[in-house]
Amino acid sequence: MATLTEPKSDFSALPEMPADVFTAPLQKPAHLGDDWLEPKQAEYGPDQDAIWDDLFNRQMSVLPGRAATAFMEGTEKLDLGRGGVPDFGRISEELDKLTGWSVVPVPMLIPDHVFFWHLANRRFPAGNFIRTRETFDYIQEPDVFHDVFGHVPMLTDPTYADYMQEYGRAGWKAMKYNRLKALGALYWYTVEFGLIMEGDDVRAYGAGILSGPTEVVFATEAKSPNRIMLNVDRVMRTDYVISDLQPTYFVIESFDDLFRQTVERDFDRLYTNLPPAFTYANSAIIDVDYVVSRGTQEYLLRGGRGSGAEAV
Ligand code: HBI
Ligand code: FE
Repeated sequence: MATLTEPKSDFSALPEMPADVFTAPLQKPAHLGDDWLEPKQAEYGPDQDAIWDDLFNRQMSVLPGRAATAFMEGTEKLDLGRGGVPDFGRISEELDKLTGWSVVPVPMLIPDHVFFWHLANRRFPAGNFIRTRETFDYIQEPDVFHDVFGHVPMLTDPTYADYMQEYGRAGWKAMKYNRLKALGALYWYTVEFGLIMEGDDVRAYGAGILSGPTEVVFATEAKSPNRIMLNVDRVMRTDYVISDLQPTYFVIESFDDLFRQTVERDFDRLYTNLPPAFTYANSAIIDVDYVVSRGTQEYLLRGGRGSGAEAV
């Protein structure tokens, strides 16, 4: 059966996915090759550079004391606040010296196997467009601010950088077992919405938290959400929604711990034993959880996004 063949461990060439492997039906713009990379980064006008600067300054007013130290140091190492949308060539040069990663422009969401292939080769695909003033506070598609401000600073951390590459390498296997939802949950609760212990504090390292103003405070300080120590198996069985603040955040001890939990898990066994449709509700606390703080869920019980509920 095609879906259970060992995925290639040679990541030098873009893999062909067997016809029975599901991937989102995305229409490739005609000017792009099979790697989905834009020939060059977009040129941004003064209004767009000003949008970057305003977003940057707004985040920097809430992040100190709430964002992971590695993230704050990353923004400085890459000088992301020098003004205007950063040049991918310049930050790639800096990143290359630090961890061997680069940032490459893509037009939009790209197919899963292509996304994984870039990560497996230490290339981070970043959106080539920036949100408008109308969509300043909240967008669902990843733009250059979410991708470069949210994700790229963490790639200056050597252990985190290795974790992202391992995630890319793990992607094809998940696709071939048709368990991408499970691996996607790991990405969601670490790379996008992860928290880390620093002393007695929880700090945010997930890009989805760090690139917006509300969730930074909600994730680290509010009484609504649950905060649970990360367990890779448990997280991969957990549902997630992309349209509102999270009912639950998962907390890591260190990036070393995250890396080890991921590379040591035998994903073949996990996928073989994982029923295809089973998930824990994203607000559930289960018996094996090591709970850092049990949330009230007040925000979501009052209606969540659009209801006027306060993010407390
Ligand atoms: N494409 N541009 C882009 N950015 C992503 O974060 C992304 C993607 N394609 C697929 C994808 N993410 C998912 O496969 C993973 O997040 C699971
Ligand atoms: Fe993201």
